[in-house]
Amino acid sequence: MSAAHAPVVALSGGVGGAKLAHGLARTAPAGGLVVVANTGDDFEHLGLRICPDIDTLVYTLSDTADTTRGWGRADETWHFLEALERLGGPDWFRLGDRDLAMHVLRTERLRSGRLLSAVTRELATALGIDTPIVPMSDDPVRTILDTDEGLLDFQDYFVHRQCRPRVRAIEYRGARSARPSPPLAALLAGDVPCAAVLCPSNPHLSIDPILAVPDVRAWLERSTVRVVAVSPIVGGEALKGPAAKLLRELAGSSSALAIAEHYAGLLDILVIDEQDAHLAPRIEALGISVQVDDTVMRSIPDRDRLARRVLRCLA
Ligand code: FO1
Repeated sequence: MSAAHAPVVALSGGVGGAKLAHGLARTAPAGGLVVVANTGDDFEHLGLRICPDIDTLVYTLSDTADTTRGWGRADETWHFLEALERLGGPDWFRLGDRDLAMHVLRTERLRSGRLLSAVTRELATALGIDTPIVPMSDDPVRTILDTDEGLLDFQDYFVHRQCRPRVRAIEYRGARSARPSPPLAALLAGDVPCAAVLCPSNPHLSIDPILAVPDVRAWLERSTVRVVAVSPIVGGEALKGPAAKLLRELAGSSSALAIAEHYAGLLDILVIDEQDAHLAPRIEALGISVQVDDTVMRSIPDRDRLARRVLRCLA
């Protein structure tokens, strides 16, 4: 009897990750994909629980994401924020009027005792999303950055200080005692051969917090789990965000090879951009197979094409 088909498990955070997750959701067979979201960026703001990487996935997979800003919703208005600012409230973290509904409803349901994974499923379903979007944990994990401006919470570093401080170390506070969310735990407990995709997200800020949740890394290291990553670094730079800067500050260099080294021991395959084809031999010397493709996703068809390439790697 052929092994039951386990879904492909995609780990994602940020905009790049959401783009590939979107392509995978559009091209994978029904029930063939689960997306695990980073929650290390989550924080409390104005009494609301904000879950940026979950929301980027929910908006992207429901085709309601703002593609210019890279976060929040399209067709947004800012009356709440203007009124807040006039009252002397903090406007450094911009909450749009439509986006606010997501945070208010999530916060209210969490306060009533629901788990983040259950609330996320309800909200994603309300927006017509079939693909399960699963928080890495329902327990709090917070990315804290040790910088030359002191210890910074994630959003303080990322939004308030616009990633300018120099980072010396990163802590995923709470990860050691965090439990995988129930849907993720069910996947980790499965003994059917599986496949995992490390989406082109920031390795330090989006993927490593997920790997820090106990049992996740060990699951990916299983011989029965085939792991493919798409490099978020193209030509030494990130397409968006501080991934290249953090690699330089924490690993000494930024390249698709640095990505391979960062994930050494986990990867079976690394998909790199055509601009980095010359790095393939050095990546293969690490025991990682290399696929070279155009990995820059400028359109929905680009997302579908790259997703099909990734799924073919895993077939
Ligand atoms: N990022 C910004 O750079 N500026 C903002 O004002 C901002 C507001 C915001 C509101 C809701 C939300 O879900 C995300 C928001 N982000 C903002 C993005 C967020 O900080 C990052 O997307 C993640 O934390 C890193 O991927």
